[in-house]
Amino acid sequence: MNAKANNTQSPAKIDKSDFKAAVVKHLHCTLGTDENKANNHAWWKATCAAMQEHVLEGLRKTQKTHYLNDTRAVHYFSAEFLMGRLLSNNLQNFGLFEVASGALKELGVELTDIMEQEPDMALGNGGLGRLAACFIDSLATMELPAIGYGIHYEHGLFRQEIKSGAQIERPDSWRDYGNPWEICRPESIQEVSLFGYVETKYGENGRVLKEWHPGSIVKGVPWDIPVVGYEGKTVNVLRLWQSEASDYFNWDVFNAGGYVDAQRENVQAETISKVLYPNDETEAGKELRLIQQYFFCSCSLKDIIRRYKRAHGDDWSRFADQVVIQLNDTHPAIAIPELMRILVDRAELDWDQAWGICTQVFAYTNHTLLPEALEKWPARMIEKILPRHLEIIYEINHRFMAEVDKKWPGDNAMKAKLSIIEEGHEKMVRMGHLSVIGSFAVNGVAEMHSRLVKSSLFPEFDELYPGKLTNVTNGITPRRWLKACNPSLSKLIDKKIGVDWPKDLYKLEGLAKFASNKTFQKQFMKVKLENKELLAEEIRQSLDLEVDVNAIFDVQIKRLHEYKRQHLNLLHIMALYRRILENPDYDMHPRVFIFGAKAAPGYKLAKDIIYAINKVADKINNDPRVNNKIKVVFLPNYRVSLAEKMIPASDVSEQISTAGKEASGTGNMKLALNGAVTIGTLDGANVEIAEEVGDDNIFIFGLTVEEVNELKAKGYNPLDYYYKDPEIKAVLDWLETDYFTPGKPGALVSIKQSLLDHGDPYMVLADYRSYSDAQIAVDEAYRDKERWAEMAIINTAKMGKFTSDRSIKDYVDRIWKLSPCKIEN
Ligand code: 7GP
Repeated sequence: MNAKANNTQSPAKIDKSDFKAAVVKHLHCTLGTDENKANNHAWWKATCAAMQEHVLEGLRKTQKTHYLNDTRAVHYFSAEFLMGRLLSNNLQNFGLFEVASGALKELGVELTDIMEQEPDMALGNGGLGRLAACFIDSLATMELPAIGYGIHYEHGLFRQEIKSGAQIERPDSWRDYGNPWEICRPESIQEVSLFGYVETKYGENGRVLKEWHPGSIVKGVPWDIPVVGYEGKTVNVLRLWQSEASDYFNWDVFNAGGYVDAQRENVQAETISKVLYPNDETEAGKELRLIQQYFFCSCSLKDIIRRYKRAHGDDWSRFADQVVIQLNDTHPAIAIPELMRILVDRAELDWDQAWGICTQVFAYTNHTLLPEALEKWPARMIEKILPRHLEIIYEINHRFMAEVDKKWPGDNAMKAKLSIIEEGHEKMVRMGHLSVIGSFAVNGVAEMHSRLVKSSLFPEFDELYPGKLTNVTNGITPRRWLKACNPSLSKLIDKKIGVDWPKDLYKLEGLAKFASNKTFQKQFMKVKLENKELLAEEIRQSLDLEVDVNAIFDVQIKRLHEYKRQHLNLLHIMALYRRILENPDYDMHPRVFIFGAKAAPGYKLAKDIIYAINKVADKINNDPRVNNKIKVVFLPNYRVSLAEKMIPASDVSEQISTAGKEASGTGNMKLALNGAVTIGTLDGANVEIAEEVGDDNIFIFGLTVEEVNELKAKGYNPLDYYYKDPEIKAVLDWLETDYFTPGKPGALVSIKQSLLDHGDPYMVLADYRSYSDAQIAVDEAYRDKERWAEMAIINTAKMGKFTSDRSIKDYVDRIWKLSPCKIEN
């Protein structure tokens, strides 16, 4: 065995033989197998273990340096981190991908094959969770002291199967055979209290003291996932909490006098971190979810305070200098009253002093305007689970109401509107209001969204706290979303403009001058074609379906939601089919419409839309009259690792939400970065993408936010469009027949009903014709090969703004006020 494989030399010095020796060592010593017996899974684990040596060494150095320098750090609180796979990412970031690939080849193993063994870490639903993952990648890359805090779900987002066209949910078991990256830290276990009651006592000089006697105590066990920055200098950590029953089941309430009811309220400790709630953009209002939120916030705050006290003892005066906490939506908003509780009840600070600290520590990001996604908890539920926190929330609100009265004297309507408590037949706690009041900064996630947060969601808060509401446009990490997922394009770019772009994405601008260069166009489109061939193979494997790689690959990948309007795409596909049936010579470039989407298990219409896409696909794909002009592909179980295969192969990116509904979108950025041209509405970050690439390199259609509002105000009637536009009528009526669902007439009718009987809440019909026209323009543009290549190149070249490094820089400059901390090798 190569002696060097045992030590922790700098990854930059690792060569093929070192890596080979390390992998073999781990096959033998960690996995107890050998080169002849090992299957791909064992090779994968051994390779991860070989990498993890360097990862952990980087982590150790980083933590030591941060400790010695007593650095200010950001703590990213998020109920979701959608990490995907880590092997290729860690190899890339350490610059060891080629080394590992070569080493494994000599051992007779393909790195890309063994990478397929890694289960996705799918601890998130969609955009919000993936954003958190991109952000921690950027934080490490930019050498910023940061910790991600979240929940160690035993089951991540469900695995989607499609049976006879319908979505079936299966449990996701990402750790069934062990996860090679995570490290359990029993030395940092925390305890979390739940239920019980509050006792009021009187201390010295009449000070009111509150003592919470919990009904139940659970343990939070931290699991650390190292987060390797690009070029492997800083290795930060993602700390995820797993719940367990407490050793000494402290039945404080029970002991205090036999409050038998409290025992019944006890949740099984282990269920808290059992499963990720699979709802994107809706709030279930479930008790267990509130407990999940409190559980991870409480563990994380105690962890932060433990670390702070190690350096500063009981001196709280510097807490806000050292600690900033970013709340990823309102899911962790309960951290605000929790910190107040710790400061007031435990540390015995004055209320004002405690509140002063809180409001310098927390900042809040809003990710949606959809009313159903704005969290509200029944006050009674909070009272039952967190009795002391409800008291604190009332006190925060009481003082806030006084502020409102100062600004708008005697205006009770204003008070009712801004109150944290929504009065009604059931009192509700508005977590958004709590977050705005308890934070020093509030941001939306794209220019337009932030404007709407100010003008329609929180206008009075904007008046009350001028400057608190701001914007930070989202971004994506180019390490995963170009360098790792699209190696051929990355190499082409390296050759053209050098290798610095993954760390400085504005460098891509250097490609723009080659956009009309015929040779470069050919090279760029050759890469695209190769990527399409790879995806075609994936489609063959997954669905036993042949697609033509010379067709336009038109891709819509995102959660299934009415506002994202997958059904608009579907209606248009049906219309094209109809046009071909009516006129076999209908002139269009062949197109493959590719979907990937999971629906929340309880979202009936979303599931119906998935079913309809699959049924329409069955029919069209098997109809010889279509003559391969259209294929429809629904790839099951859309997830990060599948996105990594679909995005590099896309020609057209569908970003077709109703204007004003998509806060930002980030898939739009990933697709454009990989040279897909967007067909989209003026919504979310599409607006900023259009600004960057220019109107000639994007297909914008549909109503603007203002037009949507005007139409709504004047009274939108979808029937007008149904009767006026024969194609719309024909397609909707088609849904009612059994044409796509032989023997089952009406199986697709819910879509028609939602559009005609239920008022078409997302104005699909209002935008239909303009969408169809934009699609004709896409078709024409694609036929001009050179023009299309130029557009695709410009899209890649102009994506500099959308690196998550830029987002993080904006957070650092405007909100976090952090400095990088160099880690010496
Ligand atoms: C999403 C937004 O829908 C998307 O537009 C945005 O790009 C993304 O967050 C990241 O900011 N929201 C969610 O994923 C979500 O669950 C509910 O929002 C709070």
